[in-house]
Amino acid sequence: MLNLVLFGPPGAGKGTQSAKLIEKYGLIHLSTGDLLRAEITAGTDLGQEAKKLMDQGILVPDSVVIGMIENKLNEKKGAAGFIFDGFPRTVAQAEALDNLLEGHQLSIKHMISLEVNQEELTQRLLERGKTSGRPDDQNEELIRKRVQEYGEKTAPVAGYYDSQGKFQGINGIGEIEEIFGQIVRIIEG
Ligand code: B4P
Repeated sequence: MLNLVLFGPPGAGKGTQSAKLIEKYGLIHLSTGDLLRAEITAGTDLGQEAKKLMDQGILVPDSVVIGMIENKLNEKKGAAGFIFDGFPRTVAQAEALDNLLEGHQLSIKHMISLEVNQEELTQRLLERGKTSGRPDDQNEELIRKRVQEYGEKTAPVAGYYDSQGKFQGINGIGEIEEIFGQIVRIIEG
């Protein structure tokens, strides 16, 4: 079973590469960003609380996203594998994910980190903001806040996986197909 974590700052291309990986390997996609946006669209209490934080570029509480992932893992027993996109974003989330997977006799095979500089991230997200309708993509200050949250709370997650020998960093700048090729080489080792 192939379980992957796709890691990187906002706009690094996690969602873009996830779509290609799902097509190639038939994995179940678990994106906490997408799950939260679905809650917002459905107008749930959770969605309303999450929206206040997401619109400011701040991470939502660990307990919320861990609960969402737990529900999905229970729903999708017997899958060919999972791709975790945008999760874990804190060390507490990474520890919780290991515990949840252990409960299903599963583990993470690779944590693949897409490395992209701040200038490129800002350009990509502002570009996406023109059509995505996502409030968090539409102003530079908010994007800076998201990248800052990443540096403070999420970047340490790389060390967590590195200590397990699972961290693999790749250059996330360049042609989408070329970046995908690098990911496939890691998976097929
Ligand atoms: P997410 O939805 O996870 O969004 P993201 O980081 O913006 O996107 P991603 O890296 O997937 O970028 P994409 O491929 O689309 O998070 C949104 C918010 O939700 C967070 O700020 C937080 O508040 C909350 N949240 C989510 N998960 C959480 C968690 N676990 N804990 C707490 N809070 C959480 O690429 C971006 C753009 O670049 C696209 O337009 C794409 O076309 C373009 N692009 C991709 N690859 C490219 C390439 N190689 N060259 C040029 N452009 C490229």
